[in-house]
Amino acid sequence: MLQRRVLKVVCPHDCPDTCSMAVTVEGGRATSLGGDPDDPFTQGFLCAKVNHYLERVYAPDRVLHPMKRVGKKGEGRFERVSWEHALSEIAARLKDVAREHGPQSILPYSYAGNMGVLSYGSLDRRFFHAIGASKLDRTICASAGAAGWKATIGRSIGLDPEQLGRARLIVAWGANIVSSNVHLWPFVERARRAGARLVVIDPYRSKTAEKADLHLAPWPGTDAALALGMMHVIFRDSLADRDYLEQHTTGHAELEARAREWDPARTERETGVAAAAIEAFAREYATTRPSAIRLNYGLNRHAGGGMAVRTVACLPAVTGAWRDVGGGALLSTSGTFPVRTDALERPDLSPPGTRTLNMSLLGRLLNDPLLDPPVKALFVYNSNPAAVAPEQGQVLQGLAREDLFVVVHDLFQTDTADYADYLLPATTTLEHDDLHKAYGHLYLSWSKAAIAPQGEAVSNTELFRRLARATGLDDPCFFESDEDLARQALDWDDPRLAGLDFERLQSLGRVRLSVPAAWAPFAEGGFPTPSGKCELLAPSLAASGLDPLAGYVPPRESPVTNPELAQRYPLAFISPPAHHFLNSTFSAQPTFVRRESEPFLTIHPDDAAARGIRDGEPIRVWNDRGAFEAKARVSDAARRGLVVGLSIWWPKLCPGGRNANAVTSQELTDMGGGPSFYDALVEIGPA
Ligand SMILES: Nc1nc2c(c(=O)[nH]1)N[C@H]1C(S)=C(S)[C@@H](COP(=O)(O)OP(=O)(O)OC[C@H]3O[C@@H](n4cnc5c(=O)[nH]c(N)nc54)[C@H](O)[C@@H]3O)O[C@H]1N2
Ligand SMILES: Nc1nc2c(c(=O)[nH]1)N[C@H]1C(S)=C(S)[C@@H](COP(=O)(O)OP(=O)(O)OC[C@H]3O[C@@H](n4cnc5c(=O)[nH]c(N)nc54)[C@H](O)[C@@H]3O)O[C@H]1N2
Ligand code: SF4
Ligand SMILES: [Mo]
Repeated sequence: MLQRRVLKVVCPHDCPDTCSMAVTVEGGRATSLGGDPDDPFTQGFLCAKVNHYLERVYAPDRVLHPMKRVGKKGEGRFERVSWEHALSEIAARLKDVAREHGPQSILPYSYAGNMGVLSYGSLDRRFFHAIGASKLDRTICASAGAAGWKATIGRSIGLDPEQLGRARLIVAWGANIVSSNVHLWPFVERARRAGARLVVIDPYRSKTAEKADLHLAPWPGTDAALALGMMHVIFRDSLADRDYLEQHTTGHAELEARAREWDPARTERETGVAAAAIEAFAREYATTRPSAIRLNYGLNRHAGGGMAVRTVACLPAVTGAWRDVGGGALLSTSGTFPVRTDALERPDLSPPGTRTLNMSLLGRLLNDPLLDPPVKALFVYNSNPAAVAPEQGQVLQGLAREDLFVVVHDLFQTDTADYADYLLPATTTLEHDDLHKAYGHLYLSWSKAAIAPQGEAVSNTELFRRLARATGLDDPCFFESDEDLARQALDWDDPRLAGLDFERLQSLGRVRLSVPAAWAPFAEGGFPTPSGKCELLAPSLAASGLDPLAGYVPPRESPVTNPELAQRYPLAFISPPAHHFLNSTFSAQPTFVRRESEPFLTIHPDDAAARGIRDGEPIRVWNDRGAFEAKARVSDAARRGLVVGLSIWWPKLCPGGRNANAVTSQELTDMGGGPSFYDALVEIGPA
């Protein structure tokens, strides 16, 4: 009989839930996988995507061996080579490039395809630092919101999601919980069973908005105006928590003065939300306790995305919602984990003065004739920029450059991989060890390999050990084991790890950070900001030329702010996550392609009628940056003037070979240097 074992592993995907999974292994093969029933956050179930994870592990189209390009760039034709051959060629090419153009002409490009602490950033960073490569500013997702939150609250810490069941008002703000944070949903339901109301603030009627008690649909990018309008009502009607404001905030008088300018009529004009609805919601928010705001990153992908998160993050201080367990706000819990990033990444190995390039500008960087030195080698792992980066036309044009040496490490032959000179095989979470923190809960875990690597696949850390050896690096820091790295990754003396060391974490697998069971992090202030208060007024922002007072930065592309552009491109376009995709991961897995059916664009019946577009018809979406094709879905789930293309499809699986990012922009956000994916005007017509 085959030996049968059930092991616990961790889902590595870029998702707030960081699930604990139970995998059954028989004779070295994983035969079933599900949510860990013993884990209080995972609660025994997985999402619609990772339920089918074994299809991914054993997919017939998985990349299992090192491959070398034989066709033209972009054709995606490869032949199998040995690891030895691939490594020595890559090492030689990187050396040539460094000799000819300087080491900064090498650019690593990675994001969160694997969120494991070691897989996300450890030996890879050490390697690129040591060879003097350009550094990468990893802005593509959350940097605007993170900066806005940090300016106000001080650190990525918020209400404990496990306490959400106690809330009596839950506001999902730019957060599609049902699709993107599904393990929070049972806590929402628990609260609702006890009488809580769910309010969703989203320009689109998402799956979560469909289930809400109230759905407010502001014009994209106007959330800060909505928050100021709420504050106007709250201050005007004496519903603010004066005591909390006095004791635990900076600048409340200034913020009150600013909110005075945002009466409901003006707020309605800016946001498109009816004045009466703003009045009623503001009063409900200020008078219901505990009240919890769950922000996600939907509102941070706009010109004013940093300020949007910052101003919304001021609300719980205005009403004193932080006082209650289950009250306050949550963007990310990641700052609760005491990670020693510098120990892992060793920035000290990078030569002083090394430049940093912003990943959200990849298209421009690859095509900029003035960039000195130019990017001559691009090393991609944990990311699929050909699908996910803005202004796809430029990105693909850059990747197609004959003089650009491209290496891609991935599990599948993505659009980016089609441009690779070398494509290297990566492992799944079942095949390597890693340490996991989370950004949507407070559990720390150690995930141990459950099966052997498939084919010749290697983990990210093993890849960079091999590459360091092939390059002739000899310091032991490039060859440390995953366990050694995990030991260095955390500050074990931090009180949140009380009683824990690596060996104990290994044996327990998963532990909750040592914070009180009923945790209200800022009930008595103590914000991790320079002043120790919630900084409604943050002098630190003035130093970087930003308004130090919470306020409103309008969208860049909207009929109000850019009427000239709106004449040509009257429709606002957003491309939020599809239910069965995770960014571009899973977007080629047959089960999920079937479930999402085809690239489609949701358009309001009035906007469709005005263009003679019927439901189900192929259409073209375009602006000055590019165009893509989709099928029209005529529905009032998109408010008038807005079109929605759930994402992220693989471009090569789309008609015309382009996805939503053909029309998105490389202009950056007000804070954090983030991309403004959802700040885009387009026009549409029959294909
Ligand atoms: N199924 C699934 N889960 C995912 C992902 C995925 O692709 N698929 N992606 C993962 C990643 S990388 C991240 S960063 C997280 C979070 O990913 P997010 O991109 O934050 O995704 P959502 O939580 O879906 O929230 C986005 C919601 O914000 C709305 N929105 C867009 N513009 C605005 C605006 O201006 N204002 C407001 N109020 N709302 C707006 C969108 O319509 C959408 O419903 O989720 C992760 N989870
Ligand atoms: N239009 C539009 N564009 C967007 C967004 C949007 O909402 N709309 N969302 C943005 C957001 S929030 C994000 S976070 C980015 C995401 O952008 P990316 O981080 O690039 O995410 P994915 O597209 O999922 O690509 C991750 C890749 O890593 C691979 N991978 C997984 N595990 C491993 C591993 O262990 N090792 C290696 N080497 N590779 C691995 C996967 O197979 C996959 O191809 O996209 C952004 N782009
Ligand atoms: S993608 Fe998110 S919800 Fe799905 S299994 Fe992974 S962590 Fe859990
Ligand atoms: Mo993201």
